[in-house]
Amino acid sequence: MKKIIIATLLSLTASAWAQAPANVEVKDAWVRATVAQQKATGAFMQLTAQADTRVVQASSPIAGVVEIHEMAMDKDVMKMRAVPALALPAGKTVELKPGGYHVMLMDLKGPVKAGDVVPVTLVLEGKDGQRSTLEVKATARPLGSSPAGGMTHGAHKH
Ligand SMILES: [Cu+2]
Repeated sequence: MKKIIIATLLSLTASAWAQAPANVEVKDAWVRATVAQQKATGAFMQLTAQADTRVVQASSPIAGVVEIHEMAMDKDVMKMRAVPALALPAGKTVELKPGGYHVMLMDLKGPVKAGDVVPVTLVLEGKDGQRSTLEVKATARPLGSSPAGGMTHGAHKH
């Protein structure tokens, strides 16, 4: 019974937001600091959408090319690939983290130092096809600060 009530509330919330720009909460946004000559890095964060939303594009002034990537085990090899969109189901927190989804910043215009604040713009698309942008400020953390450890982005060639 409780579940039905929650579902009803969620659908009410969803319809209330249908005409408004997508409302997405961002938590704990960070980018991995780079070492000299490193041309790519990843941005990570937690995203919670009020209504079904998709991240369809991303950009950042520090990078020439920005893509949404997915990382997954393929046989015994960790591989990453660009995905056309990242789904944010209503009310569910989607975590972008090392070893999973991430915003890939490529063709970097300069090094990213720990403590730098990196602006990342996400283009969101609601169920109705309406697009809006979300400005994210991601703080650079030193290389190797990942709680998961081990996975380093710089090792991946694009
Ligand atoms: Cu990547």
